[in-house]
Amino acid sequence: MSYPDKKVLLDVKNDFPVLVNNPNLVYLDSGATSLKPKCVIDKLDEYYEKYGVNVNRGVYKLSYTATTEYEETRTVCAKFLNCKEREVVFTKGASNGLNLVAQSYGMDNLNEGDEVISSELEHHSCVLPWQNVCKIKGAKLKYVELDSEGRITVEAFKKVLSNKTKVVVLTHVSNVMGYITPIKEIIRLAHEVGAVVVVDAAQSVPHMKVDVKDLDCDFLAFSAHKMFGPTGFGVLFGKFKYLKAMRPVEFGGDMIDEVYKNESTWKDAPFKFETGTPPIAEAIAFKEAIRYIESIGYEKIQAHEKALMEYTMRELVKIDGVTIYNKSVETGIIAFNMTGVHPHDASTLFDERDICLRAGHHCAQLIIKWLDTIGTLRACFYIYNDFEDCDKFIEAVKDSAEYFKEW
Ligand code: 7TS
Repeated sequence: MSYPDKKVLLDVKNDFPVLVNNPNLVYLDSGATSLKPKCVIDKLDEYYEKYGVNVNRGVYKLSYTATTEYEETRTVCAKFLNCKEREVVFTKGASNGLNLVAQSYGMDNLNEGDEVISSELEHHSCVLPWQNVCKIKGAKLKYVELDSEGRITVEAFKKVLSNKTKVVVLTHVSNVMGYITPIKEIIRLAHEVGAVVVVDAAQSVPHMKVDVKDLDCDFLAFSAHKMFGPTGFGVLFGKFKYLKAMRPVEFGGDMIDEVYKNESTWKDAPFKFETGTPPIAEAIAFKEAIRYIESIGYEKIQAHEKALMEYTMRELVKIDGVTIYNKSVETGIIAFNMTGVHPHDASTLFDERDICLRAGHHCAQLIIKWLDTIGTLRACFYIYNDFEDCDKFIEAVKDSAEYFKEW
């Protein structure tokens, strides 16, 4: 097979020990979690081997080193997102950040009759926290009507937006379909009626430049582990005026100012939201993931993913017995099924060839129901995939289609 435009491709497989240790592996499940480059793993080791003590507590030199390394990540994140350091809340991941906003901002600002807008394209961690708050507060959860291909459009958003809208909570990039939400225009319109906008950026930050000032979003959450960083760590951006006014939702060590018998006072944001011993090594190593992305640049990352996606899609549409749900190439995700075959059955055939894909509802049952199916197969391309991976994947799809024809 001839490879188009090979020049645009990055050659980074050797940066990833999992790929070095498993040379036949075709890893197409980066939407679930990305593999980690050596520089991130080395930084985790550095923490444990050179200064592995707690942060924000000790008054000895090692504690100072750990705290400096830990807070440096906040500085790197702030620059990366184009916001202030005090607007960067360290979390356990996207789910944790999205829940924090609902539990704190949502519980204190929603009232009976208010409306929250979301969509059927959401990951459960984006919409369920608001389903819960709406129920408790008597607010109404409204859904943007998706277009015929399952996208969120500005036109459809305008139809549900009203003066009753208090919160808009939407995904930036869908983890099932790979669609990019026209979030900047949606934010502008939401602000016209005084609503705040919460962006689920779990699938966007790994693949595209996200500038929170340019977007003008009020909150934005993502996980480190989907963008080469460690598991158990993430970031919630919040405009300081909101973070300052919000109540903490978890209480304990480190987040307090003064504690009395019947009441207590808190540190300023973002620290009042960060209680207990944090995932220190993970926080420290996350800045290396950001530096790794910046050393490559989003332009090259996107060109690489686009080349692989276009190449794969061109072949995939020719195969009989394959249903593709997202025909356009917007990000590195292909949502498909072997027609008439349960995705879990199909994925075991891929696994026999060391091809890792995700099968099922992808924690996004509303879009799976909207697609009127029981689940999908999902292939996600990232910077460590190459044209050989595409070929192995295409061959496996072809062979599976043949195999299932006999069923
Ligand atoms: N939002 C989106 C759009 C996601 O894709 C995910 C995880 C989350 C939120 C939650 O992130 P977490 O790090 O807190 O779990 N998505 C997936 C996925 O598509 N396959 O496995 C996890």
